[in-house]
Amino acid sequence: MMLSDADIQILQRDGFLIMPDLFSVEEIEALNDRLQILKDETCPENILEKNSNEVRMVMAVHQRDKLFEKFVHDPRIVEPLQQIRQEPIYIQQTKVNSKAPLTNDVWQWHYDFGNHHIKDGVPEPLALSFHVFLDDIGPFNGPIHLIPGSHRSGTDGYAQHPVYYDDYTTSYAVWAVDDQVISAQVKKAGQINPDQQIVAATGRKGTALLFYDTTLHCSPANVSPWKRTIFSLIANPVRNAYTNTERPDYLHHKDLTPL
Ligand SMILES: O=C(O)CCC(=O)C(=O)O
Repeated sequence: MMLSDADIQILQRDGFLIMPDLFSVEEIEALNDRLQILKDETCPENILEKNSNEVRMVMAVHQRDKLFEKFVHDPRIVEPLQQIRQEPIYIQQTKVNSKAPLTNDVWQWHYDFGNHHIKDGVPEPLALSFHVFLDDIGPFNGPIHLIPGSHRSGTDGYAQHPVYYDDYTTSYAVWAVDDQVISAQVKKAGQINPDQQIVAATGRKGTALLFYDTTLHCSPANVSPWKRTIFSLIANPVRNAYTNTERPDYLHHKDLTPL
């Protein structure tokens, strides 16, 4: 499945693209069945919430389950990534991020390259993040928020926002971006489109969300009685691979075989 010219324009302008209903409900339910089995395992690849025993992140799903392995090779995922990067890309990370009903865990405002660069020594912000909603996601169950245009600095070039280390808000430490930067980026987005200062990525299960390594995003608590589950694949050009191997393989896969 190739992206249209209009899709590419939106991605380049906003730093993200939402693709409604890319996968069918049946396909997603089959993944959810497998996910439940993975979630029940006790292993380092399952990361718990800070204040509960709920699994917050199920890492390395394509290595742990055959259906997820097939899923990451689906042309609806691989072809758009390949169309954008036009060079060999490897699977840097797969995971499923979960928010149980009525839980407080959040993702702080951040951009992925801040983490890929500092934690894994990835040289350039060329990785792409491809998310697929495994639940219906609305305004109340902790949707991912994004700031349009925050991936760019000036008129061209990728943004490199200053970061600070947050290892206290949640169980998963991230290099986060401070409030002043967020305020400035939201203001900038509002000057371009007052109706799109922050966008909550919502949609039915099967909807996909693609974004750049420098796009600012976060997600708030799930204040609803509904769960919120999102699959995520990060794909990075092989020539731009990690230079630091300290993190375990389930956080940054070391296999550079092209996707
Ligand atoms: O799942 C979420 O709410 C956000 C995930 C995220 O920000 C990330 O994986 O970088």
